[in-house]
Amino acid sequence: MDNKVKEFFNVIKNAKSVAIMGHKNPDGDSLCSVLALARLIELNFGIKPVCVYDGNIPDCLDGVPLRTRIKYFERVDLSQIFDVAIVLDYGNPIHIGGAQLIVDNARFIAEIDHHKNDNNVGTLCLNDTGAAATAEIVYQMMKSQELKYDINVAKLLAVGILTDTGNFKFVRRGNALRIMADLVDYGVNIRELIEMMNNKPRKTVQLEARTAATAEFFYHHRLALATICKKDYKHLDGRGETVLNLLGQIQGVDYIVLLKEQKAEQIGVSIRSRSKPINHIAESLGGGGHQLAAGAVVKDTLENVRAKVLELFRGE
Ligand SMILES: [Mn+2]
Repeated sequence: MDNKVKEFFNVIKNAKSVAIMGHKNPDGDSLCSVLALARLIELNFGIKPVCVYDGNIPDCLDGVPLRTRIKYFERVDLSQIFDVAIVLDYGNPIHIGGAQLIVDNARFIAEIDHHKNDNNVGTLCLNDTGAAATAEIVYQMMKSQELKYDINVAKLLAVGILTDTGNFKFVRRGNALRIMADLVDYGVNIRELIEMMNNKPRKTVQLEARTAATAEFFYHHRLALATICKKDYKHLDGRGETVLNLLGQIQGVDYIVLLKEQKAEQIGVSIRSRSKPINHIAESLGGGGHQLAAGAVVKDTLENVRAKVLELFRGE
């Protein structure tokens, strides 16, 4: 890995233009890894990378440092040819979205990711499926090359790690905690970052509460199922994590499902479980994910998808 990291920064050193992007509808890891890497490149190599995203950035990330540095892909000249395009945290090429043209046109493509992926777009891949977050890999790259960094980089990496570990609930190795210990010693305040992410517009929080209140309960109240219609969907923050968390606090509930009517016949399905794996259910719907947190996007009506999901949970 160290040699690849050296090679990566050599490519950057010789580049005149760099574009960086994460996955569509960025989460905290995707957005903050992009911004942290851009800042590192700026601080150490004197180039200001162009940061691009597609979809929506959730309100809970409005306060992250350097947030204004990332541009919606339609506001970037997509026909320009970059010396280097760096794709982070994307998992699968279909998640790159509107910034794809930049990748296609770039003279060199690198990728940094912690997802399992058999379909890499990068010529140079700095991937580590053991990392809890892409931010963890960016941290390791920065440390191994003794790059200069600042408090913004430290905060961004911390938000990436907090996001993907669910504030450390999902850590399986100590690495993420050791990195956070170092970031805290550097001046990161975890409470401040979590407060920042729990600071959303009133209408957003009220919609989350209303959506949770729509929940119906099935199979001896072990399955909680909430829905959000098309009209409200565009105001939903992120993927509805707050709604899922709220329903997961109900005694006796083992499984939580949120059905999101993204378009007339396109339903996003988010599934969470307290302990028994549910990723096979997401896979049956054409999606996937982790054992306790998975999802799918199904091209069908809300009614049909609801019936399908209930059927799949029948035997659980
Ligand atoms: Mn990630």
